[in-house]
Amino acid sequence: MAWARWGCCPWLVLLCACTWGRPKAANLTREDVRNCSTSPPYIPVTAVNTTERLTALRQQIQMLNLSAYIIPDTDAHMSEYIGDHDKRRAWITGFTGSAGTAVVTMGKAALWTDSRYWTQAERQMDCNWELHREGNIVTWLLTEVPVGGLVGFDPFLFSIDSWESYNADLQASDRQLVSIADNLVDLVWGSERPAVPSQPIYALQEAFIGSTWQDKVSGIRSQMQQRREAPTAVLLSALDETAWLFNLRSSDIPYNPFFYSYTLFTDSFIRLFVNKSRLSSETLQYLNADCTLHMCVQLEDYSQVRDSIKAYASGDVRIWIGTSYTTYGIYELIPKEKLVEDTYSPVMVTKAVKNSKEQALLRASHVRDAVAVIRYLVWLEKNVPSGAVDEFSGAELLDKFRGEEEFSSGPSFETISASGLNAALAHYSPTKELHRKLSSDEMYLVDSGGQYWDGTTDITRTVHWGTPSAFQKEAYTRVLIGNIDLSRLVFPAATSGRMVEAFARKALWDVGLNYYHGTGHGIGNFLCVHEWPVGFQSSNIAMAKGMFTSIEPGYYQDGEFGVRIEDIALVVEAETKYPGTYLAFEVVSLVPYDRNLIDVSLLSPEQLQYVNRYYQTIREKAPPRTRPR
Ligand SMILES: *[C@@H]1O[C@H](CO)[C@@H](O)[C@H](O)[C@H]1NC(C)=O
Ligand SMILES: *[C@@H]1O[C@H](CO)[C@@H](O)[C@H](O)[C@H]1NC(C)=O
Ligand SMILES: *[C@@H]1O[C@H](CO)[C@@H](O)[C@H](O)[C@H]1NC(C)=O
Ligand SMILES: *[C@@H]1O[C@H](CO)[C@@H](O)[C@H](O)[C@H]1NC(C)=O
Ligand SMILES: *[C@@H]1O[C@H](CO)[C@@H](O)[C@H](O)[C@H]1NC(C)=O
Ligand SMILES: [Mn+2]
Repeated sequence: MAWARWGCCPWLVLLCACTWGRPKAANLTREDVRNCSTSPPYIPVTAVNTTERLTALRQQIQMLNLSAYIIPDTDAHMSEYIGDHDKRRAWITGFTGSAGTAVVTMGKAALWTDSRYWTQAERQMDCNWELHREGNIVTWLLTEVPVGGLVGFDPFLFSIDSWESYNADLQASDRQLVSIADNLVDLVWGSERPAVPSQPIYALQEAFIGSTWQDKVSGIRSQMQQRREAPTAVLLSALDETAWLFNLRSSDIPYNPFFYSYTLFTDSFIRLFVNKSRLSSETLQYLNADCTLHMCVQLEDYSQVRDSIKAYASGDVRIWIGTSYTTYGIYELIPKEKLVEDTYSPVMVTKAVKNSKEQALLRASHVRDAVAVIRYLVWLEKNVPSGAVDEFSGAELLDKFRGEEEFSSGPSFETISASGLNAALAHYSPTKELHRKLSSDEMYLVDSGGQYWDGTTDITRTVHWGTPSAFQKEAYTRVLIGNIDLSRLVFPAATSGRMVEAFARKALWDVGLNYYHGTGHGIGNFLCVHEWPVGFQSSNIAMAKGMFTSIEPGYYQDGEFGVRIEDIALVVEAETKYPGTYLAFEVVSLVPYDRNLIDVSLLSPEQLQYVNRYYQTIREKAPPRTRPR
């Protein structure tokens, strides 16, 4: 039967006996880092000479009489992943890691980043830069900027929250935070700067949409009418909000099928701020098919958003925004009394609950995704023992397998493919140059996902092809129990994720273990892999039927190994013995766990039954194809 193709080891819960050869684990390449205290300073070849860039930037800083200029790593839409032409912080510092803030003064240049990037920063930065492993940016600014001095920033790269916190601290110490309209890095970046993306923006086929854009606009318009503050307009800044609302997609941002845009709409008009030449005449027609009920989309250039909002805000209006994704650049254009502020915009909150068609689409994408992941795990089982697989080549093969599935549109984030001790590093990703061999002597963690026209996926499996230690098995089993116990929980409607997430930790807590990351996040239909506001953190909204969330407990033993087991689950109505509105999760990820790492004696009969039922579901729903397409 086709099932046999998947191999025996990881998935049959109770019967399994596979043996493997044991090649030696390869060591990580020694890392070549800068040393600024030798004479002359030692600069590795991987570092960028930033002397000229800094000289040019300092000329701009001086012309504006600033004492310091802050360079964050965001874009104007608070995107999780940013396009190359927004990687200002990477260009000015040389450091390409995805998190970090730079500050440049006339005499100093400093970068703050977290521990997962310290080594990378020491490899990529030259000695113009000081690396701050700890400490607060404002505290440093107060030592470098004189009383009365000006600290410049680009308001379109600051969230409202980060502006408020910098502003309060600097003002309290008699320094002034000044909003600078033209980004100073852009002014000096020159012709090296990657172009603004300009690929076509296209409408999704009807088969892949949950409802028409006109229905979505009507729905939000009725929410405006019901709202006590009587907003006259909704303003959308996050790229997935506009993509969702109009069922439009493109590819401006890596891993996310979005396009640079803003949307402002009222009861009588809809304005989409975008580069109009990127829309075909069919797409323009699609947005203007029927102009009754004020359902015609006016296209304005992306660069007009400031002026257009300013003009609209001068009238007798109330503009409804979600503060989480609105930049200070937009926020400062609108008088405070004309704002209706929520943490999440009505589009963000509405998008979080998938209708039945969207649910079916997301489920279907997870079935095909499971086929790709299972193919990969089976391939690993056969090929790891020969010692020819490494973290990077493995990740590439998984991308290839996903790419062969129907409706595939690339990965949904950079694959975390981590062997042995690397799996204990949060967000580790291998590179072509720096990676570890996979080995039957070590555990291997793979956290990956795909974009498909019908849905976005995200799944983590941890495997061991040899003989895991008793502690590794216990850790894995307790993580699995956490995943199972949260997945099978029945809870009252409108419970917040934060209230139930401890179920995913209890089996670890029982023996004094824990993990230090969130337990899950929402996910979209060919949108973001980390889709707010669903999840298990205090900033997430209450669980409701139709939401999708990941469930992903883990355990990390520094310098040794890491475990994470992640599934995506749909929130459904629970059937309870007594009447009442209760919710439960239905797992839509369909990839078996690793039998080799399960200590069955730790599972209760209910947990074991759950796993067996899950495997039964996998057999029914994810029959592997005999051949890739
Ligand atoms: C890995 O490094 C350790 C310590 O530096 C060394 O003893 C060991 O032989 C190395 N292993 C391999 C496979 O190179
Ligand atoms: C840098 O070089 C100095 C002087 O040779 C040495 O004492 C120091 O340990 C080096 N630092 C690093 C991080 O290698
Ligand atoms: C960096 O570039 C500057 C200006 O082009 C040059 O003067 C300097 O020698 C370079 N530094 C290093 C370490 O190569
Ligand atoms: C520049 O800023 C300083 C305070 O840092 C102030 O004393 C001075 O008057 C300013 N000069 C100009 C030309 O704005
Ligand atoms: C707008 O899109 C067109 C067509 O893709 C492109 O040629 C042009 O450079 C874009 N303009 C801007 C300002 O990005
Ligand atoms: Mn995830």
